[in-house]
Amino acid sequence: MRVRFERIWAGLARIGGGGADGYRRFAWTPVDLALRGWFEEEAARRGLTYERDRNGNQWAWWGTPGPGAVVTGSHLDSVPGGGAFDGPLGVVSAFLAVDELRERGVTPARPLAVVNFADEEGARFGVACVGSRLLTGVLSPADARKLRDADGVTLAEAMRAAGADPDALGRDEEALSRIGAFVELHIEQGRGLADLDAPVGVASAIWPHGRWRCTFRGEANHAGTTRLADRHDPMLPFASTVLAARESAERLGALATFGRVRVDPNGTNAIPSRVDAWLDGRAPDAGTVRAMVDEITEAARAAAAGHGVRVEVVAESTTPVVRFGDELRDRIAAALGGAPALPTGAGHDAGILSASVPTAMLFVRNPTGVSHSPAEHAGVDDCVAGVTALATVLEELACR
Ligand code: HGY
Ligand code: MN
Ligand code: MN
Ligand code: MN
Repeated sequence: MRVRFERIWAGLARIGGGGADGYRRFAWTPVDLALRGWFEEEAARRGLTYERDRNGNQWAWWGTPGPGAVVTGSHLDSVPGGGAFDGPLGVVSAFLAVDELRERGVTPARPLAVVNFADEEGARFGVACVGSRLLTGVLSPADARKLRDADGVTLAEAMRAAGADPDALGRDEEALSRIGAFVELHIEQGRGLADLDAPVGVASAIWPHGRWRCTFRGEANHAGTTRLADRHDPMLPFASTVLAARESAERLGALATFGRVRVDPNGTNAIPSRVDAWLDGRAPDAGTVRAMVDEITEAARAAAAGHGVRVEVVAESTTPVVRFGDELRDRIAAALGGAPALPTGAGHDAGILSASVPTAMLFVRNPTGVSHSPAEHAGVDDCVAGVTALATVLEELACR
């Protein structure tokens, strides 16, 4: 299995691009289409029946698609400068788990599918888990179609250019009715397993989290001729808000990040007219997230008022706490001989699916815990342990 893992991994890495600055595997771009082609080839190589659903998610079926299916997979897209493992490890492990089951001489008693969910990171259009949110109906087709990327291209235009039909988007009852259980394998984005010295674990929960767009509107003017007292510079309240967010997060035991900022007109010698900044807020419970975002909003308003700047804070997407069902999680942990269960602050398609179907997650040890970075890495032995564990879980769920 080690040789097989290294071979498929090297093949995927060649397609995914990437380099010292990490990957830019954005939805419906040429690299995404190449990865989608890879998925189809891996399905064909195994004699699996390939489908692309109305929301652009890819499925590879072992057995006739039907109710009670055991589904496993993840996503192939990345954040800007992302690592190789976040997403692809789950899809590669799913294909290899099919190989492993066949080598064990196992024939599933119910349909089994490998899935690649479209646009999990939301790197291009700003909303995470678009494919799984559309599948389950928590994102409306109309809202999805009008999402725009940094160049003003809508999701509808990008899908159409890629040969997909954006007018077909929507909750997919048939696809959902087929899923008896969904298991997502993912590199751990943290050091929980490393600290426990365990190669594989199961997810107990996903922290509630969300994205808020903070828009500061000031007054464009000349950097060299406008007195400080006459300025309405939106960059100043933005800067105060970043510091206030960190202070609030530290005090409340939460997490707050401004990782994406857009400055208009973005000229060195022009006082900005507008700053858009996106807050990523997370905490162990929804009340803390709410309290922190309220504090940050209040700080933004006070800072903006002090500079004659207007501010607006808009929630773009929020995800409630996900607690993976005890029954399925315990059954999986038992099948794995007592793998440790641990929570995560990272969002996943499994978190979105968990509102509609029985869902579980397996984590593979990440020695440094680093993710959403080119430095993200998991050791081959641990990746192979993940494949073996996933195969055992699939055997438990699909063959008992
Ligand atoms: O943002 C997240 O937590 C996930 O990696 N999409
Ligand atoms: Mn991610
Ligand atoms: Mn991921
Ligand atoms: Mn000039």
